[in-house]
Amino acid sequence: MIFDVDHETLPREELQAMQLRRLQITVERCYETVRFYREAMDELEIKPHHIKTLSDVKFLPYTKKEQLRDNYPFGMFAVPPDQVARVHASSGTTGKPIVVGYTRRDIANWSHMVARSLSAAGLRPGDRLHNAFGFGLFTGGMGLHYGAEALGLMAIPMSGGQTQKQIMLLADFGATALCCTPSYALNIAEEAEKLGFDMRKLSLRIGLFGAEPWSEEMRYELESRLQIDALDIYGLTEVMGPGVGVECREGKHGLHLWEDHFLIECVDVDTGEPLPYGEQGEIAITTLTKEAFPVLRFRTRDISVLEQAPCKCGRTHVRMRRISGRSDDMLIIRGVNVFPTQVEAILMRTETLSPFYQIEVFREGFLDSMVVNVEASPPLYAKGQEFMDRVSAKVQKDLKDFIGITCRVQIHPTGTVERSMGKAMRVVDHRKKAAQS
Ligand code: DLL
Repeated sequence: MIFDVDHETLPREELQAMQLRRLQITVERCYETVRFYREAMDELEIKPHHIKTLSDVKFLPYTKKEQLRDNYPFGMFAVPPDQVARVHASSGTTGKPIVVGYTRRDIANWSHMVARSLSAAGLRPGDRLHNAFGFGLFTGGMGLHYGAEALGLMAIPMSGGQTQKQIMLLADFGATALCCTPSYALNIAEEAEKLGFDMRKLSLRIGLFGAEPWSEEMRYELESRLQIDALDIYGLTEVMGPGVGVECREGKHGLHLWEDHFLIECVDVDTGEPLPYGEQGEIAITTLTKEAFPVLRFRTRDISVLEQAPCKCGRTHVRMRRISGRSDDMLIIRGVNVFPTQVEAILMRTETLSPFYQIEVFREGFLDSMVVNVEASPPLYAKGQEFMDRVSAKVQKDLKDFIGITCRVQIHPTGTVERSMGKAMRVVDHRKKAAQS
């Protein structure tokens, strides 16, 4: 059963005709109401009436994170404040956040897209969704909450943290689905094991994980530890929040992005040139229905590949492969580009290691060096230092063979790598700290 079958399975020509109409309205709205867009378009000598086909999107200016931040707090809003029903903000760690607004219709559309996403992931009215995404300015908690209600689920707004209580409530409320970041799901699973609690005996059958990059290997880990189907949900504050796209349960290969509400491009990270389907690049998103906070060609910094091949679920919307990483998290180690998810994949293939890790990057002289800190599984730790040295040498070799980077792998006792409650901090870059001091 498809939740919004009329839209989710629209033939591509009809979908594109709808996108064009909505794009024209959005461009007009941006030009007329947001000073930033008017100036950016005037500078490129492009007017709303120049947009005659979908590919004319390439004439529009890109929008970057810094530009949104420069207009803090409400400078990018396209409606007066009395029409703004809610605000959220991005989780920037330094300086001012990016603040986004929603009209009542934006909130209704968002809830609808999350409901669609939950349904595509296999949830049905009657399911109970334990929501361990953070509630507050972060979009995760409330975004999934209202989507769950719109689909007719029992919403359990637990928020993040209090891990032992999460486990108790997961059991007592009989949750059939869990949503949170993949790293927090792993933390919950570990805590449950420590308490001698068998998560596989719960009623859980589906996990919806997102808000941070994760690997296919992490999927297997979560599926086997929690005895669930683990699916990927994507979104970002600047564009809406969670529910921009989701993996369907039938396919489990790439996320359907809801193209009736978003125009999706994949562009060259350096030149900004649009790339054809199948090529890896940065995802850029133009909103097609947002009223309060429309964005034109927002450069997400998320690296992925768009796929055109039809999906067996029958949905016609474009698919995006799981995000390999963010362009600003990409490490360049002695000339080799590497994403933390690639390191994660190798670590998780090594059975004797626990799936908790953090990468440190240093500058030694003129060269960058990388240390991978990972935990031993308790049986490995019990085998002693010599054995662990052999495992670390083997992982170092695998990282060299599969990714091409030379790095040091340090194996630590169980429980020493920081556990995540939300988005895990996978990289500590000492070069940035050195540059700032
Ligand atoms: O993380 C919204 C969200 C909440 C998505 C809950 C999914 C579930 P931000 O805090 O603005 O919003 O962070 C957005 O997180 O640009 C990606 O880099 C990353 N991200 C989000 N979902 C995924 C995913 C939310 N499924 C940023 N896979 C995005 C990989 C993801 N990265």
